Amino acid sequence: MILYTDATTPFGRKCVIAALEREIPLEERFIKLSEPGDFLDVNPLNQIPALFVERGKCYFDSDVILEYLDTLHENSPLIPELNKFECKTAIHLANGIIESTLLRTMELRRPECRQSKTFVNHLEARVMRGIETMEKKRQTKIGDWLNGEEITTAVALSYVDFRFSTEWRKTAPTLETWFERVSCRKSMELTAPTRERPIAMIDKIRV
Ligand SMILES: N[C@@H](CCC(=O)N[C@@H](CS)C(=O)NCC(=O)O)C(=O)O
Repeated sequence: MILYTDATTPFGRKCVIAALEREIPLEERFIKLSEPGDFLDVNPLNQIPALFVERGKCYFDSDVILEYLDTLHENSPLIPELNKFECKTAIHLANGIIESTLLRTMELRRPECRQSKTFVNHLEARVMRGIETMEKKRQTKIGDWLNGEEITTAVALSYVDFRFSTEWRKTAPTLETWFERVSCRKSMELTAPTRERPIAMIDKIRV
């Protein structure tokens, strides 16, 4: 099974952390979307992450991949049946924070005269409201098994740190404590967006 991804994509990172946390064997393959080649057969949208399972069986969208990974292990599910809709909504909130941070980064890479300050403000306000909502629901404790909601939340906060700002900590102390704890996990450390290479042999790593 090959996961097409790259070093910095937060949506790809979600999937790699999930595979590491559940010890699901996976080959990570970094891809340049500007030179997709045969990758377009895996994901015609030319987006990462995308999972190649076997010829004719490719899954994309990080949430679909998480659900698929749940069919490959017998430990605590990434998407638990109990409170499933709360879990999926929290994942969607974290996805929205990631997407807004990504769009903000892309907007700020345009020539300055073409950038929309209104759009950037709108995205930044959405990120901050999202984090505020996470803060209200978070407890500092982390369990033995990170679920999909915890993984996506941690990846979103790390991505905000990486591309936008670390200021959110000033108004989200519970989330900050929780995030510091989650960030010490091997799965988080190994997938930092500053890495240069794919992880070799995911199934051999004990988190
Ligand atoms: N909803 C998708 C979003 C995937 C996505 O936006 N990936 C970005 C990288 S983080 C990408 O491929 N961007 C290139 C593009 O959209 O052209 C998911 O959760 O997997």
